[in-house]
Amino acid sequence: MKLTGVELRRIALPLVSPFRTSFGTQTSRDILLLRVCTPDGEGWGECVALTDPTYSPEYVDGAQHVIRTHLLPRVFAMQDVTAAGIAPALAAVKGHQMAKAVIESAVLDAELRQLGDSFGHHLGAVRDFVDSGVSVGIMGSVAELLDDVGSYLDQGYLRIKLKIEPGWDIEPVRAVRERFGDDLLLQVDANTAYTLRDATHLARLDPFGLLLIEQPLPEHDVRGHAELAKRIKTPVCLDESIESAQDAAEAIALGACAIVNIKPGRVGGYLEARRVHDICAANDIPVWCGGMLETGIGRAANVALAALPNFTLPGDTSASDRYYREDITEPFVLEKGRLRVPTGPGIGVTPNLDAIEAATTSVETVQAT
Ligand code: OSB
Ligand code: MG
Repeated sequence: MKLTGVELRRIALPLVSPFRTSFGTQTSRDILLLRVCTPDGEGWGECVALTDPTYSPEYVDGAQHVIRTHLLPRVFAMQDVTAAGIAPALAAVKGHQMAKAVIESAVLDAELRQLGDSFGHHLGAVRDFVDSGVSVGIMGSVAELLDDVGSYLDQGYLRIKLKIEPGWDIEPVRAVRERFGDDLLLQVDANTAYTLRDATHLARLDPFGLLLIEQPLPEHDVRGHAELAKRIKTPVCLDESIESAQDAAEAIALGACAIVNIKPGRVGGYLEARRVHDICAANDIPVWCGGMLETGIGRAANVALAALPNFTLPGDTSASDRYYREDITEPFVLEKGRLRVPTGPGIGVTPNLDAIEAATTSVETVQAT
């Protein structure tokens, strides 16, 4: 393919309710959308970088800067632009996985739309529907938490993930377990809020039969996770620590994780995400699809990825209305606790240009030189 230009569009979308994690509270999303234009059509991608560099070092203004200044010139210099060629062409730039991922995703969308092929088929999906879990933020009180969890279960969500931090861990987990019973699929996510010195405290979660504890320790403390895994019964799952398939291989070899949360943005794109999936599968490590509060554009591709065979646990692939009053594509809706995998060309959903225009805060166009 030949790229004629790329549009970097920022949209602001309020969340239906504040989402509090151990690293901060999100009340709205400031999202960078990328539209790549070719003589034969376009492709869309959603950058998952948040406003502040508090989940990972990337942040949306920084992502837009590195895309404009360092990444797109390398893409425009490619003889033939293909999704598979993007990562090699950008390899000289260190890090910036979320910025690289959105370029590869938009190019893959354009490429597959031209071929009439879907993300799911291209990536190797084996399911028509994926099980949906929901990530529940830290609340002001256990009573509020029980209300929220109850309403998500009424909607049909098949798994609950509770965000935890020191001071909001054992009691909320105990309360949810007691109220909703032992059959509820329940897990927790600490977003790096603990240290290995908290091992004895975290072992107090053992009696609650959690599916997993996600990223209890800082992202670079892979050995700490291996040590923690020996001291607690809850299986350890990594999110922030895994930025590539190689990271996954090393964490698994060290015994630092029994399960991996795969977020395509965090690992540099859907093609690397598939490699993480494959390495985990080869090591009998189950995976599930994480989320970054995506709109329908990012969600469509995530749902396609989550249909691969080793995604055996429900993901943070929730319905559109868990995040936004109005999505910018046709909304994803729960069907018996599951989301349908799009089958149309590319990401398989249509960006709603009126809704996007209404949410737009800035537009920058970068032309091929
Ligand atoms: O750690 O998984 C996380 C949201 C933003 C940043 C990090 C995380 C999350 C979530 C929500 O847990 C996932 C979602 O529903 O999109
Ligand atoms: Mg997480």
